[in-house]
This record gives sequence, structure tokens and C-alpha cells, in this order.
Amino acid sequence: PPVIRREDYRAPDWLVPEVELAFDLDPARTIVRARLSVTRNGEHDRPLRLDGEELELLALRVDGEAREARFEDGRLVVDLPGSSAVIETDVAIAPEKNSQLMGLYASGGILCTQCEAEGFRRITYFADRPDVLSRYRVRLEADKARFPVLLANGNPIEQGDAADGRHFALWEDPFPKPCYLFALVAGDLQCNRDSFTTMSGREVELGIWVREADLSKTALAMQALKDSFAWDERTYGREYDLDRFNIVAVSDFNFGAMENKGLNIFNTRYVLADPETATDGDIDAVAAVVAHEYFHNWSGNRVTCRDWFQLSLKEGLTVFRDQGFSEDMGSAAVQRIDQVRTLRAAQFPEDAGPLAHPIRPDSYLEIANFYTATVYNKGAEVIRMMRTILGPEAYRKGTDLYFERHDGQAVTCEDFVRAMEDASGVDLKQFRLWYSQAGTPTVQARLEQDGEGTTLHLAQQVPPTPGQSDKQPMVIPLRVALIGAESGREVAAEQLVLLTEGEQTVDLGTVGEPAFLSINRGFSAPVLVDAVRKPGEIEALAAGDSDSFARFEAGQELMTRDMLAAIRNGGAVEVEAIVAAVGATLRSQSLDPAFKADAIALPGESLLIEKLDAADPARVHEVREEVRRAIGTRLGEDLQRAYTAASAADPTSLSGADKGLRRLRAATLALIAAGDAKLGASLGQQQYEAARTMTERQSALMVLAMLGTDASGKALDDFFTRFEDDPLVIDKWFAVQASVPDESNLHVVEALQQHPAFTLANPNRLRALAGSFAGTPSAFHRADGKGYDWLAEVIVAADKLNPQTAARFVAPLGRWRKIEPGRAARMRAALQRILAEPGLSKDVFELASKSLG
Ligand code: DPP
Ligand code: ZN
Repeated sequence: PPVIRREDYRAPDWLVPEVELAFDLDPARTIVRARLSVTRNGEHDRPLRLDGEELELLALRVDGEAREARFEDGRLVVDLPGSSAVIETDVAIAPEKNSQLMGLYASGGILCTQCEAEGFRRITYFADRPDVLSRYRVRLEADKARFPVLLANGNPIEQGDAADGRHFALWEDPFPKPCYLFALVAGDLQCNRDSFTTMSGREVELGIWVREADLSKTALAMQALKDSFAWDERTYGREYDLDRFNIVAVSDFNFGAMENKGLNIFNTRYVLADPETATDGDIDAVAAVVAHEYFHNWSGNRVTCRDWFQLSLKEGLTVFRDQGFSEDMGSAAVQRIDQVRTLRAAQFPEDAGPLAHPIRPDSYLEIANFYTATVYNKGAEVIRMMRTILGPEAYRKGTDLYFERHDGQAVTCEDFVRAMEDASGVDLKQFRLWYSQAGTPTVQARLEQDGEGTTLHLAQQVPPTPGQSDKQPMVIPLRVALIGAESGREVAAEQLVLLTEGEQTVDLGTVGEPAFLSINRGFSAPVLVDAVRKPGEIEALAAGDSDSFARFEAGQELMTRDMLAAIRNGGAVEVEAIVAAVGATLRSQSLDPAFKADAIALPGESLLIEKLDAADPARVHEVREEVRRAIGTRLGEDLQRAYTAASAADPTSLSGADKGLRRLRAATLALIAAGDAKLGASLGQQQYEAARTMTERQSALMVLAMLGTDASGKALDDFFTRFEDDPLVIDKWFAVQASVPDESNLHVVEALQQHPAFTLANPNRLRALAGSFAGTPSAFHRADGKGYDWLAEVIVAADKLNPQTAARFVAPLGRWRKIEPGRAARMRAALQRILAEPGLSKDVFELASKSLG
């Protein structure tokens, strides 16, 4: 497949200002009639070229005259003499045969669309690129009984009955948009209706459309939607612009959700939630995704991307915006820890591996492969750094200028940075390297104190990544403070240090006592910090850093240090410091429960593997388990006391305090079980049986499943029967069992694959099984390599149905560089087997070949 390069960008030859579409909807055979008004863009004599994929062309007319179709490289080529023309096509498509879930497809009796990035070409012939913006007028016609609800982007204009029991609806979207934001839905749906009055006093009708049985589970999403409208007005001055805002939930979906103009389509997983069937984490994710998609209305839709290399322009910015929303709606400190956890678990490995790419990639084979943690989460960190460097007020001026200057345009990351510069007067020339250089920088830090004063020595390295061997120093904003070794107080107040050179020293003045270094507070830069630590320093920071994120970090650093030492030297783990730190956290009167839950959780096995060369995953598991056991036995009483206290959480309350208690309860239960299996099993069983919410039930079930006793089998059976009719909960049933960290768990996973409720065709179900298994190192990395073989087979089978989702499972096999040679060879062999498969999609081909690289 051809490589697409950013430097090859050329403005479109033809523009398409107006589009009229008429859909004769039928799951087996849908007819799409398109009428495109096209205009020549600039001086050239090139023909119009339209993308199309799996379309049956029935007719082509140019200015009303029938034309023979001509194709070149799969595109429909139309020679046009003048400067404008009207192109009409009639095509047939088969939604119910569309297993890729791109374009128009059927999901549980609903017809719906997914067009980002390049799905629109599977609906009709079109210039399928984000810099072609059009006004759409869309007529939908379908059987009235089967598809009583007909939705599209924009505002409803007209509806009525048609012949043969059919009916129609006409929708118009006044805002020009790229075709990736096109959407339609037809189905038997019920609506949770509400409204929002915008800051200029306009009334917007809000609707969340779901199947009747799910209506009762839409209240939380609706509240989040209204909160999002209000937050974006308050925080970014952004107002909604149409009379309608609709969300539709479908159960087969490649993404989490999609921000189509005025008609967001969501994976049910990010809409449907009530405390009985969704955990607190699920409920928070619903709010975050609802906010994310809504915020795209400005950052993505009103101002869109020139080309797909600019994806982070909308995704990094919008993730940063939804993070801000979550910080304001909940506890900012806990949110920040969660954000960094996600970044470390998903993005750091990507940046350190064969698939590393800058947040603005330079090339791709398949753009669907670039909806990555780098583009999204590191992209958000880059925006956050700009805000840190400019300050909140200048940042807001910058976003105002960006939206004002580029409203209605398709622009680049460069345009965003320039707006920030113009609004603030700050030169971001060197900062731009964050857009072009891949790899996680490492910052080395050493504090030097003598009679004269305190000096911070900093150095940075940006590691080589595929295609980028030499890197330049980046702009790294570091929030730094000094904590007195004796007083425990901040002896040098927090300041922002901009590390811009390869090596740099910072004068921190004189402080009256020996000091400890609190650096990268709040995770002000997405870097690895390698600080020279004094004896007792990290312990002291873990016990009392005044920045809660830095305090959490210090605890993680301490745990990582002692676990890595044992993994490397092969001996027993030195657990004293860890046990002392966890004990102090548990007993603290001042820390809030959510923070405690985060602070007592050990860094995961994947994270430890990332820090090793030639890791033996079995050894990593053994050491981590040893520490968990030590905490469980040595701190049994503290854990039980904390567990009991946390059990007082009001199960029906979704307040931050009650969520925090439940989080601590889950964390302590797991550690109790690690120290005393019998006690863990009995508490787990009690908690499971008494559970009133999914948060309590799922955490108990996970502990029971890990213990693998008779009681766990019973609980799993009960769970299945109880929630048999709720696909999202059955996903959990699969995920819990596929996450058991045991070398023999592949057997369970293979049995689950044969379960009647399993299907490769549903992305959520596939992620629940294959994603959970591949995300559990001690099970996935069986020494005999059978875990890799299993995953490779699943990828190959899923690829035949849905390349985009299949490709998501390749990355775990690409981590072979971090693994000991025996297993690494088996991982490579699995990748080679995938590549040997005839008819492989370019999605899987690209990632598998780069992973072998
Ligand atoms: N729907 C995906 C998202 O919102 C892609 N735009 O991130
Ligand atoms: Zn997005």
C-alpha cells in the first residue's frame, strides 16, 4: 500500500460547496443519490477525482447528462471543461453486510454511520478529505414501522409519509463541514429530551436516543451534556450553534463516540449508565466522553483539520478540554493522577516502541492507525504545557483568537500555535518541536546545596525513534519546589523552570536547611524524570510533598525502585520502605480516600516491564505479587480498618467523597486478599452478595476471580445470569475473567472465546476478551508463547471482519524489544505469521510490519 506523506499535501483541485443526498434506506440494499455542486479551485486543468469504496455505481450524470464512468486507482474520474458543474451519482450499498463499521451499517436493527476518518467514501462518491467543506441537505426515506426515527446533521426541515408504508425526513445543516462529520441514523429509538438555554438566550433541544429498554440509563449522560454546554461557555466562551443536539447510542462501534455535527453517535458504553450496571469509573467515563464529543463542536467541527496529519489539532485540544471539564466537575488532583496513569500505561510504551510517532505524524499507510494515545493524550499534554508556559489568561486569549480567526476553516497545528503566539507575544519556535519530535524526553535532575546556595542541575535527552535518530533539545516546563528535610515545609516556593538547553543550571537561592527536590509537580511536562536522590528523600516526599501529584509520584518512584532492584538482582524484595509508605498512607487522617486508593496501588507489571531491558514477565509478576503479599500480611489490620471505614460509603451517592471511599474499598480488598486468601474470599463473597452497585460488585468479582475458588465460580455464574440481557455488563464478565493474572489463564480465555455470548463482530466484546488478556502481562507472556499465538489468530480472524478494530491488538506483540530473548522470538514469530496471512488489511499490515521493524 502507498505511503501518504504530510509534505505531499496539496490543496483540493475541486471544492464542493453544496451537497444534496437522498437515501432510500434498506439494510440489504440502500440507494444513495448524491448531487454535488463542484467548483474548480484555482487555475488548473485537472479532472475531478472522487473517492469511493465498495459502491455499486448505478448512474452518473454531469450537468444533467448521463456519463460513462471512468476509474483510475479506484477513484471516479470526471473530466470537466468549465469552472463549475453539478455531479449526480446513484449508488447502491449493503449496510447489513458492512462488518467494518465504517460508512453506513446496521447495529442491532439500527442503521447508522461512522465516517471519520475515511468512511464517507463507503456511502457515496466524494472528495473524502477534511479540507473540502460543504453544506448538506439530506433526505432520508425508510420503512416507517422498522425505522420510525430518522435523524441527520443539523436542523429538521420537513417530515412526512411516503408510499408503501415508508416515511421521510429532511435535514439541513447550515454549517459547512467536511464529510467525515456527516451522520445519519434510522431506527426504532426512544428519546430522553431536555433543553439548554445558551448564554445568548437561545433554546437548544437536546435528545439522547436509545432503545426503549435503555431509556432509564440516560439521565447521567444528559446531565453531563448540560454541564458540558455550560462549562464550554464559562471556560472557553464557546456557545452551541444549532437548534438541536442529538446523541444516539449504538452497540457496535469502533470508537468510543463520534462528534458528527449536531448528531453525535456513541458507543452505548459511553452513554448508558446507572449505578447498578456501571461502575463509578464507567460513569465518569460517560461524562468525559459526552463532554469530549460536545467540545468538538468548536475544536474540530467549527474549526477542523486541513489533513489527517493534523489530527492532534482537534484531538489533543479536545482531550485537554475534556480533562479540564473533569477536573472542574470532580477532584482535580485525582483526575491528574488518572490522566498521568493513562498516559504512562498507553502512551509512554508507544513512544518507546516501534510505533513511536510525533503528535503530528509525517506519514502513514492507514490513518485509522493514528488515533493513538500519542495523538490524543500526549497531544493534550502539549496543549497543557502551552497553557502552563503562557498562563491561563494568555492561553484563553489564544484560543479565542484561534476560534475567531479560523472559524469555518480547515487548518493546521501550526495555525493553532501561531494563534497562541500572536495572542500572548510569547515565541514558541522551539516549543514546536513537541509537534515534530517523537519519543519521551528524559530529564536528569540533581540538586546541589552548599553554603552559597542551592543549584538545580538539569539535563535532557530525547531518545531516537523510528525515522528520527537525532533530536534537538525541547522546551520542558518543570514546576519545581524544595521541601525542607527537617521542617517538611516548602522552603523554596514553587516556580516554573523552563528547561530549553541540553544542560542547564538553575539558581534556587539559599534555603536554611537541607532540602529535597519536588520536581515536575502536577506532571507539568510529559517526561521521565531521573533525579539523583538523597537517602530518605523519596520516602519523605512520598510522606509529605505539598503537591499531591508529586506526593503520589514519589510513592510510585519508591515502589518502582525497590521492585526493580529485586527483579534485577533476583533476590527477595526489600519491602520495608514500601510497607512503611503504604501504612502511613492508610493511617493518614488528612489524605482523602480517593488519593489513598491511588497512592497504595503498585505500579502495574507493564510499567515495570517498560523500565527493564530483556524483562522476564514471570519474574516481574513474582516480585510484584511478593510486595502485594507483604503489604497484605504486614498491614492486615490497617487494611481491614480502612476497608471497613470505606464500606460506609453511601452506595447511591455519586459524590466525589463517596466515589473516593468506594475506590479505597476496592483497593484495600484486593490487598487484603493478597495477604490472606481466605479472608479475601470471604470478604469478597460478602461484598459481592450485598452489592447494590456495580462498583462494589465488579471489584468483589475481580478479587474472587483472581483467587479462583469455588466461590468465584458461583459468583461468576450469578453475575452472568443476573445481567444476561445487558451486553455492557456481559462485557465486564468477559473482561474480569480475561484479566486474571495467571500463566494458565489462556485456557479460560479460549473457553470464553467459544462461549455463545462471544463474537468477534462486536468491538466491545472483542476488546473485553482480547484487550483484557493482552493487557495482563503475566497471562499474556506465557513462556511457551501460546498467548501470542492466540492473539495473532484473533487478529487475523477479526481482520477479515473489521480491520480497524483488529489492528488495535497488534501493539502488545510489538513490545518484544523489552522482553527476554526467548519470548521475544515467539512474539516476532507471531507477528510474522500475521504478515504471512493473505489478504491482510493495510491497517494490520502497517502495524505488524512496523512492529517487526
Ligand atoms: N470520535 C473520535 C473522538 O472523538 C474521533 N474523532 O475522538
Ligand atoms: Zn475526539
